[in-house]
Amino acid sequence: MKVYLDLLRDIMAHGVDKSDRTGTGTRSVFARQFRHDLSEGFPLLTTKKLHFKSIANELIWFLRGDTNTAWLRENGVSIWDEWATEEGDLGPIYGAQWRSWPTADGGAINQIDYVIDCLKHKPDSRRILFHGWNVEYLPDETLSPQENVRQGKMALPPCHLLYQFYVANGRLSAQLYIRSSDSFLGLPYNLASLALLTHMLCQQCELEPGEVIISTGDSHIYSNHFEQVETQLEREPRALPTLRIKRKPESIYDYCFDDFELVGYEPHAHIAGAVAI
Ligand code: UFP
Repeated sequence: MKVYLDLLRDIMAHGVDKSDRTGTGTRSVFARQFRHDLSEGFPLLTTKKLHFKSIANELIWFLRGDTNTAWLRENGVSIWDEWATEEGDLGPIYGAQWRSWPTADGGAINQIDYVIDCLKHKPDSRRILFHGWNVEYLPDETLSPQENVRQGKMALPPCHLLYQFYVANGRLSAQLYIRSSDSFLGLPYNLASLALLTHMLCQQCELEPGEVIISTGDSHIYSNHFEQVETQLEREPRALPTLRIKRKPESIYDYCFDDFELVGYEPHAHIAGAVAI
């Protein structure tokens, strides 16, 4: 994933040192984009080992429309625990907006159904997208995540916001806009998740995987990740794995982790880094 390593180099070389909400400090650039052709392999970083199970289960959890950590915990994923209430609630975050964006008349819109319908019946549409930034439910920054949840707001505002899809020559491409991108920890997850979602949509809609494109707003590296980034940049990228989906589930909502097999994932060792909260 040279494009990813180039982005890290770009931020280190050209970034501005800025303060941030978490008090950690970041080096940051604004507005970057990179792309990867899925025919060249599944974009799971090889310069450090990533936990694909967390990435896949989080995506399955989003697609369930679930916003409680109970299911994630049952499936060995702890990445959302810090932000949840004691009951595991996170408020109307990603899954709620994707599957049931609330409407003024008390109904809900399933944005994922809309995308699937477009891909199957009007793949040339220029409106094939879904969005997470529902301003009515954004948290009040002066309150804790848990207090926001108790008031019916999101624990965290979405980072990966806008997913748009494009079909040409039977190939499906996807572009994701990330407003705020923790380039060492978050971005590799977001990229793999986008690629996995694209593969699932391809299987459901009988399309071939095209490109994944990531566009980032505030593209930063936390100051306590600089050393880890240096280590990563010294490593030689290895061949990308390929993704095999073992069966075709009934719908986009019926995948489970065991449906996926990564073939040939032989990354360098994991590099630990603290999550800024
Ligand atoms: N972040 C990501 N990707 C994600 C996610 C969070 O990079 O999918 F959920 C990072 C970006 C930023 C922090 O460093 O989490 C969110 O903080 P803020 O809301 O202040 O931008």
